[in-house]
Amino acid sequence: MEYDKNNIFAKILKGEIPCKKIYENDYVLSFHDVNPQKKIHALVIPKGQYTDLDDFVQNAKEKEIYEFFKAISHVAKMLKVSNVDGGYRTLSNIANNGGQEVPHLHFHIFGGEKIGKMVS
Ligand code: DGP
Repeated sequence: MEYDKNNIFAKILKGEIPCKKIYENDYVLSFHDVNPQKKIHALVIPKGQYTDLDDFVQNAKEKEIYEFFKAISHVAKMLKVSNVDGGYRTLSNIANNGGQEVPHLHFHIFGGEKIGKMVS
């Protein structure tokens, strides 16, 4: 799938749409989900233009991949939901069957309460 440069997260990265920022570095941006499904619901996105996890793993530099996954854990610690704070769930929806709505790679972080069933 070709990357859509006008998707909503691309606009957030360009500063055209505001977000409630949690963390940012040269490689990633993290912000609160606009429609939280749990007490804590954050998103982590790479700054590079990747549609989903498969695109990312195939095309990103190792440093981008390393920084992305490190950032997920870092944000969980920042939000006090890490493994020593009760824990959390992370997930990434991929393409149609995965239920992906925004075509820019993102991992969700859910926490702050029991997350429940793995899938519905
Ligand atoms: P997914 O189905 O994995 O593609 O989920 C996309 C998520 O993005 C969904 O939980 C809602 C969130 N979202 C959509 N538009 C915006 C937005 O403009 N701002 C923020 N903060 N989150 C958004």
